[in-house]
Amino acid sequence: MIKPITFVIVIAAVVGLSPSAKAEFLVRDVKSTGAITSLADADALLAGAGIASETTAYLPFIDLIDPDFAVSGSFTNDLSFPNGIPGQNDENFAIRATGFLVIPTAGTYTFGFDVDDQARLRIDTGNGFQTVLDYNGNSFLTNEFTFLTAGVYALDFVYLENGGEARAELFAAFGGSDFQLLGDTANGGLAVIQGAAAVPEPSSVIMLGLGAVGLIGVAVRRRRRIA
Ligand SMILES: [Ca+2]
Ligand SMILES: [Ca+2]
Ligand SMILES: [Ca+2]
Repeated sequence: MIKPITFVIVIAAVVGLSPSAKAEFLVRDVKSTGAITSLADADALLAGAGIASETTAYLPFIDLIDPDFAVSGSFTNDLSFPNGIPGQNDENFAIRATGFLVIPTAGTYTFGFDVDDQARLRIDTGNGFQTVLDYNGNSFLTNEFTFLTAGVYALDFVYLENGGEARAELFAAFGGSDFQLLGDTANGGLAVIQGAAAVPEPSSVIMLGLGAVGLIGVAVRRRRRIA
C-alpha cells in the first residue's frame, strides 16, 4: 500500500515531466519481399517472414500516407510512412504501432480507423488483448469499447498496404465529442505514451484518487526507479 507521503513524490514528478518526451506511438514499418493481401499476411511479415526492409520511428499520432500515392482521408495532419521511399508508390508493406492509451474517464469510447488497405486495433484491459477494430471490407470502420476504470492500457495497431493508395488513420470519440486522432492531445485526442509497463493496476490508482496526469507521473516515477 502506498503511504500518503507518496502523493508529494507523484506531484513532484508531474511538475518535472516533459510531456513531449514520451507522448507518442512506436511505429515499425516493414516492407515485404512479396505480396501481402490480408492481416494474416501482415502478421507473418511483422513476425519476420519475407522482410525486404524496415524502419522504426516515434510518431505523435497515426495519420499516415504515402505522399506519392494517397488520399488524405478524414484527417489532414498527414505524416509519411516511416519506411516509404520518396518519389515511389510503395506497395506491400505493414506497420505495427504500439503504445499505452491514457483513458482519463471510465466509460464507453468509440474507436475508428480510416485506412487503405486494411487494419486491426487491439487493446489490453488487463486480461490479454481484445480486438476493437478488425477490417471487414470497409475502409472507414468504428466500434465501441468500454473501459470499466480510468487508466493506462496497452494498444496494438496493425495496418497493411497491398497496392495503390496508402493511408492509415486511428481515432476515437467520447461523450458525444468529434473523432480526434489518438495521441493528438493538442486537439483533444486521447494521449498515447511509451514505457508505461511499470504502471500500477489502474484500480489501485483510482483508489488513490489520482487523475490521468497523476497516473503519468506514477508511470514516469516508477520507470526511473527501475532504471
Ligand atoms: Ca489523413
Ligand atoms: Ca501503394
Ligand atoms: Ca492501397
